[in-house]
Amino acid sequence: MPSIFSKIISGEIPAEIVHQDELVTAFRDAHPAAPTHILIVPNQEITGVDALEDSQAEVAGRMLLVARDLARREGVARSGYRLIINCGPDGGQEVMHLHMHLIGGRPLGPMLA
Ligand code: IU
Repeated sequence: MPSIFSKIISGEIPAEIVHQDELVTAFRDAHPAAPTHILIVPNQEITGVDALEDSQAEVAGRMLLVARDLARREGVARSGYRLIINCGPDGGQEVMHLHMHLIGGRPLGPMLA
């Protein structure tokens, strides 16, 4: 059963895709927490950080580099932004397909909740 994000990546479910390459896809979050809120997701269905294999270092690195490029393109690189990966139930992960949040466009304040 494909994850909801796999269905977005394949185009089965609509989303505003802002980047796609052979390793990762990025699309705007359906419930944005800030003016910029993008999810960066591996095309391959990896459930979360704990499921990442050492052999998947390239996809893990690509997520970060795509986040950097999107932050520049969104115009938030200078003002600053936040990258978040929620890991598992206590980490607040709701969708069990690894994803990095790129959030910016307003001051976010300290983040220890
Ligand atoms: P989390 O880290 O698993 O808690 O984040 C899941 C995010 O996925 C959350 O911000 C949702 O708004 C977002 N999302 C989405 O953009 N589109 C969807 O169809 C679903 C969740 I389901």
